[in-house]
Amino acid sequence: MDVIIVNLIGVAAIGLIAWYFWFSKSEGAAALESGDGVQEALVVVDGGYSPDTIRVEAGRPVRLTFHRQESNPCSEKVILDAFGLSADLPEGRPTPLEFTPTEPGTYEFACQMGMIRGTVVAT
Ligand SMILES: [Cu+2]
Repeated sequence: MDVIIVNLIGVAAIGLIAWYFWFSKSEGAAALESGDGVQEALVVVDGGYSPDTIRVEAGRPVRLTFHRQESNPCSEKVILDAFGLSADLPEGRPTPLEFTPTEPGTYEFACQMGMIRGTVVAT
């Protein structure tokens, strides 16, 4: 009987871990609350955007701070078309981009040639 319970716990733990990794991978990273009511996320730029999917709440301001850690000219600019925003990303200098997704939706950001991409998912 004890063996069965231990096995069930083991199976449950494996299921939970698998679920966690699947969930975190497909859903991306949630933005964090800053003191001033802005939803913040730090995005590392190095061969891509990390995290490349950021979850936010629609209707509230968002601040994505891009931290570019490479000199590859591919990523020297980031463009957020849906909000008409773009920013130069000097290497090593964190650069914030602020916007408010008033409607739930999926908003892409990308380098100027669209080679590297990320997504803001507002719900
Ligand atoms: Cu590029």
